[in-house]
Amino acid sequence: MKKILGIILICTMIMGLMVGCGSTPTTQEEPNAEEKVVEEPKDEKIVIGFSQIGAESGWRTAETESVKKTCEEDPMIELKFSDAQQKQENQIKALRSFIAQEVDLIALAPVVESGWETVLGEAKDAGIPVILLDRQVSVADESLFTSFIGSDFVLEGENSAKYLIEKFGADTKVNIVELQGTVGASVANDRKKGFENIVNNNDNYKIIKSQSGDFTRAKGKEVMEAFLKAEGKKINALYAHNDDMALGAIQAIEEYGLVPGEDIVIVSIDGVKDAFLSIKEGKLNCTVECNPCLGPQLVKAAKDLKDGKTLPKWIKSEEDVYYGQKAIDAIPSRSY
Ligand code: GYE
Repeated sequence: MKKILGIILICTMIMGLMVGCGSTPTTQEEPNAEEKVVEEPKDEKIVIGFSQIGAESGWRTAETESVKKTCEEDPMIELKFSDAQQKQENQIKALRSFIAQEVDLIALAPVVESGWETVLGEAKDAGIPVILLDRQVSVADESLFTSFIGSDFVLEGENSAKYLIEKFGADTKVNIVELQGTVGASVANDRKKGFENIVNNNDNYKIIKSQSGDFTRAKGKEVMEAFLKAEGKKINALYAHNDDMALGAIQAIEEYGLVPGEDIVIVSIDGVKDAFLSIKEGKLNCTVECNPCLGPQLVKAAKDLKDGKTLPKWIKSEEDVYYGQKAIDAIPSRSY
């Protein structure tokens, strides 16, 4: 009996020693709770924060519609939209909100070209790429934005001037009044520069008055009234940086008692539907197209960035110049 008890005791002691050395428990440690492997869902949406200037013109509302429609129709995209009511401070607030929400991409239509370094620096520090839509920013460090999707505004200004020279002839003396776009906006600066590139090479062509109409019909009418009061029948031509200001000016010309499109030849930029209809009525002479339908290009750029592709610094819109029968024939196919 004693022998059996001794053997049991020795076995017990040996087992105790085994357990005491290793830290390994006698039974397999319960596996940790299921390691939660967070996998990026393959179909995660791309979140775009879009800071839009406002709704100052038919062109602007067409651009907004293009971006919203393209994003709504794409299951891969989620759009956060902000309307700045024409104020830069509202755009800066919107960008800071997008950064706080950690969007994947910021789209910015900058109302003016200066004053963006700080907030674009904040977006860069947050690792959020910025794509500029339809207007540019003037920054020393161009790495603050990834790409600009928009038109060649200098070319649009040059084409406007070339139309007038084609219409009047290089040897005719032509007094021009100019309705500029929003003060400080890159598009206004470039359209002015392009126009002057051409007319400043011909002494017969003189810009006798130039003032901002802020891209709106109401302001365009108001400034044209002042031009007519000051210069009256001396005015041979109007160059408007967008169709909305030209359409406002046409009202002022009619109320003054002159015939728009005949007494004063009018060229403007954008190519909105109302401009084509005004050409058909013979009141506007020419519209230089500036494509606002940038939604598809923005969404493609967002997907390319997600796929790790490098974007060109400038994604240019292709555009045309419309007047006479060509403009009338194009009306049924116009999308904005
Ligand atoms: O010409 C005008 C709008 O930035 C290109 O802004 C855009 C301009 C466009 O208000 O109608």
